[in-house]
Amino acid sequence: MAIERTLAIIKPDAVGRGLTGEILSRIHAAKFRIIVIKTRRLTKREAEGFYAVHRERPFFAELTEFMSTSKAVVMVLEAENAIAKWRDTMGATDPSKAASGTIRKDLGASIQCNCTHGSDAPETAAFEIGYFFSGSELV
Ligand code: 3AN
Repeated sequence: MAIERTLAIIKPDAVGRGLTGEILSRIHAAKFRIIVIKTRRLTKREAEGFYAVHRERPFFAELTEFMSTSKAVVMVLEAENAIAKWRDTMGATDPSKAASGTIRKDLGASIQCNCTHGSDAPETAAFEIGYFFSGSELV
């Protein structure tokens, strides 16, 4: 299996509920390496650019509003098979359908306020990592 990198976000709902430490400890327990990490409040425009693939979806306005309401924690995770592994650690988008022991099942409040984001494919990971971090931050 190849070493991969993925973009992870602890979303504003989870940061606001004081869950950053809990989520970071799950990241460490799953043996991801955190390459770079920062706290950012996204502007509405940045959230719209980040979620541009969803612009036709009915929840786009609500999602980008929510993602720009307050601070998020944005990071790059590295591991073998990191993209799938982080999505497994997060669980399904809808917390009520997520497997037990996953972040979204244990901590998610709703399909929107589901605590975390993770890239869904290598091309998406490349775009999303580049959206938030420059080359010198990724060495
Ligand atoms: P995932 O984050 O699991 O890859 P996506 O890419 O389908 O899920 O959706 C991106 C984000 O949009 C989700 N994390 C969630 O916050 C939000 N979202 C997805 N589906 C809905 C929905 N039906 N209603 C409101 N928000 C949604």
